[in-house]
Amino acid sequence: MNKAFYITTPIYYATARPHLGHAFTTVTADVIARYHRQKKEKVFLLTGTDEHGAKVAACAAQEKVEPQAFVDTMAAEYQAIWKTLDIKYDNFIRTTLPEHIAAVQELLRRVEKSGDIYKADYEGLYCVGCEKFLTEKDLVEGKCPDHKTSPKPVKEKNYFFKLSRYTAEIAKKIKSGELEISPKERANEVLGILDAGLSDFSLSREKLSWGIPLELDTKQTVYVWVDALINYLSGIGFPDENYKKYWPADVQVIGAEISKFHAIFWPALLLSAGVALPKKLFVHGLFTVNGEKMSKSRGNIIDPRALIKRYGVDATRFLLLSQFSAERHGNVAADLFDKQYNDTLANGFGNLLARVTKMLSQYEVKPDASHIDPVIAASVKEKSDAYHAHLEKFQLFEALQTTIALCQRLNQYVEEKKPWAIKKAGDEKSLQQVLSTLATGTQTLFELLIPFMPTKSAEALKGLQDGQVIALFPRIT
Ligand code: ME8
Repeated sequence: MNKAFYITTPIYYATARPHLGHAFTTVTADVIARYHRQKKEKVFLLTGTDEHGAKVAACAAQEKVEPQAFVDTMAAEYQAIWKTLDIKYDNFIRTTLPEHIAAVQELLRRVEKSGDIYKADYEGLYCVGCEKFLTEKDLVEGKCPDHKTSPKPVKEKNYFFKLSRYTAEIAKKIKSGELEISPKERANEVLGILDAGLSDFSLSREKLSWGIPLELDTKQTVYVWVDALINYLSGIGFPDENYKKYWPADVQVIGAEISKFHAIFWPALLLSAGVALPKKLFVHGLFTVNGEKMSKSRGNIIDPRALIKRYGVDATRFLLLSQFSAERHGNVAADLFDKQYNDTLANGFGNLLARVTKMLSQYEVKPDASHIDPVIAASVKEKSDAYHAHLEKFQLFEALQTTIALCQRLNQYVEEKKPWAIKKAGDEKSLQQVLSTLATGTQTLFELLIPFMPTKSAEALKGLQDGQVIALFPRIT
């Protein structure tokens, strides 16, 4: 079977409208998917919404609407913003869809068949914000450090999953690279958690009705994280055997705060159910905005729509990915977006394109790729090789840096060669070489930018081909 390159994003909680963090992950996955499509691979990109659980139920209650009506509105919000941001997903999975519910029940049937489910009393502290049980040592002054709320004491009968049966095997697979977690620091964090030891986790809830009924005992619902993780299979048609056209996933893109669920719980469930493990997890860092964690209470949530309105779709995609390496946590300097837009897009990429197309048309030169400056040709090749090496490793920020360096090199070449002076001196042969070099280099630059800024790159390439002068990124004042 000819397997497609299968890439996933987390499914986002249908509790509020999408923010910049969600946009960051989804644009990242879209760029990787586009890059692989360009290489003529069959690609499948899955995203969606996580629609069950206590958090969703509480948000719906607060809005005084039925949970289903509430999540319908939220899912539509996500779909609309992804359309605007030019995200080309192949399926949008919602955990309230009947096919997802059937897939969850089938996977759990297989887990049960393996003898990995048992019933026990549970008493613990549940954080609705995290949708997980916390231990006393997780708390700071009695509160969840992420949500600053006191977790609720919960005492109920639950069905447990024998996680402990699989932790050694998972650690072995992570160490051998069979389950690759990148970057390495994130793999080490996961190995640290495994080393410290983990207890079995509860895969059902007794007192929460907004969820998928557990077949074993329909008074219980499936724990929302177990429900959610199975989206990566239900979204490609599991349990129909055709899911193997896509599975195992080539890469699952997630934020660092959910790595324990993806790198430990998820592989354990799959091992228990006899389903292959994903090949790779790419765990990106989380960002703060102007130095602060984004949160409703701080009122600093950035709505991607505001950026799209100000900068346009492609520039927003660019600004999101060009803040800092996804391999670490960092700060989004939202107050510097205007400057970055003007410096890199308007004065960098846009200005280079305008200069080159203007000179080509004014001096009536037809670029000839066989007569280009070997020094610049070598520099273009070196930068484009580096770009590809980065993209293969999902290093999007680093790949963009190589395009910025290429643009700077080409702009510098214009200053060095001064084509207007060559024209004045009547040296047509040199003029032909310099402009051919610039046209070819600029063409390569915008080809490299296609997965990041599909529309603007296509406009630029068309302008170069037709000899049209284009103002690609008007300056913002
Ligand atoms: O965790 N920086 O959903 P969620 C970068 N439903 N990325 C960020 C971010 C930030 N500050 N904030 C959020 C859930 N993200 C579960 C997932 S998957 C089976 C279930 C991104 O709505 C990042 O990808 O809280 C993070 O992992 C995800 O949004 C969490 O989205």
